[in-house]
Amino acid sequence: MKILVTGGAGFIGSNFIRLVLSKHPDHEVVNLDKLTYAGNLDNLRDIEANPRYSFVHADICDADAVAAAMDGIDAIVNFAAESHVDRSIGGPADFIQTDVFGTYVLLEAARSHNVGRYVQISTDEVYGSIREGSFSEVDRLQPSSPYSASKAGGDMQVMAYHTTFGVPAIITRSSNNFGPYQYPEKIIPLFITNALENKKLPLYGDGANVRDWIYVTDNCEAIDLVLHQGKIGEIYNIGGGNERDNLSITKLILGALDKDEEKIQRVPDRPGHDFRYSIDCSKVKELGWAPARSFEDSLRETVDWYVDNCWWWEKIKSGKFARYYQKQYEKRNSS
Ligand code: NAD
Ligand code: TDX
Repeated sequence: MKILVTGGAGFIGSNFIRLVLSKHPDHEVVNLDKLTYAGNLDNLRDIEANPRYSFVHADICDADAVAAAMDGIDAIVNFAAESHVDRSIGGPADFIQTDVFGTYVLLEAARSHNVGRYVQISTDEVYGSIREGSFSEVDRLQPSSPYSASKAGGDMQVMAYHTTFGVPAIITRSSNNFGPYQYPEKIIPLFITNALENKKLPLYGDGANVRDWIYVTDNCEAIDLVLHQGKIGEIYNIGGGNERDNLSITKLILGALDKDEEKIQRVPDRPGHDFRYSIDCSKVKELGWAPARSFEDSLRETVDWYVDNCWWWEKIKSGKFARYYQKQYEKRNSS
């Protein structure tokens, strides 16, 4: 199988490419990525010389560039997105462009090249917040942020292309991922690296908001299963079953690094902050998937990875990210 992976230079996409190349010796991967601030070819250093891997530097919104990459492609897996909620609050335009329009461009390519499978990587955030219980795949979409609204818009186009044009599409909606190569703007890598740099850990509001955490390779295994065995036209929730509030996560990170809790800095809450995400994953479990990793062990390993791989995150934090982060930090503390 020859797979076009879009957004493969990001966090989950790069882990997915690594998994596919090692698990399926007969598969080829073409990675098409725009290399935004979040795209980083360092994430793929260990596989860039693999003869079954190739890279195309392009934007998914560019229909000609996407068409040029479609030669011999059997399946598309779309990870490409603007993915950070806080950035979507600061400026939604890029989110709507990539997450909605870019998805449409890929669906058109899937349609005109008659691909065998199109997998859209979506998120549990499209369902919105839930105080009690868990969302299943048939629940209505009630996104709260420009990010989740854009992802929901992409999902709607995917289902419409399946219904109207017969595009063989599947959607996965996963919970919060963590692990190696996650850009240090998301809470876990941001807090680990801040602690390592002896900086404060900016905890939003009272720290009681709950996320369901999944180790990235568990999500990638589920995506791989859905790609090969999922039912066309279906949506699959993929969650780790590890619901934790943000304060608990923060304390676990500080504990793993032997740092004291004075590092925690309460900062004003994120506007529109969803209180809790929770999804029912029985459907993907019926396909034969279950998370393989324990949360506490994976978190400790993740902390160790950032400790051992300063080369990876230090250059990110000393460049563009540092300027963005400093601006956000000053804004929050002056409001
Ligand atoms: P990421 O921000 O680390 O990576 C996104 C990648 O997409 C980057 O390599 C970037 O360069 C690329 N990209 C962005 N715009 C592009 C464009 N117009 N054309 C081509 N490439 C473009 O994101 P991630 O955390 O790896 O998330 C991957 C996908 O999974 C996203 O669709 C996201 O919505 C979804 N998701 C993420 C999580 C999570 O916890 N990280 C959870 C659920 C779903
Ligand atoms: O500095 C911070 N302080 C803080 O308290 C940051 C960055 C986050 N938080 C809180 C906000 C959330 O309750 O931590 C929680 C997690 O925040 P993020 O890491 O920004 O993730 P979240 O907003 O939950 O979205 C993530 O999971 C779903 C990904 O960024 C999305 O791409 C994915 O769809």
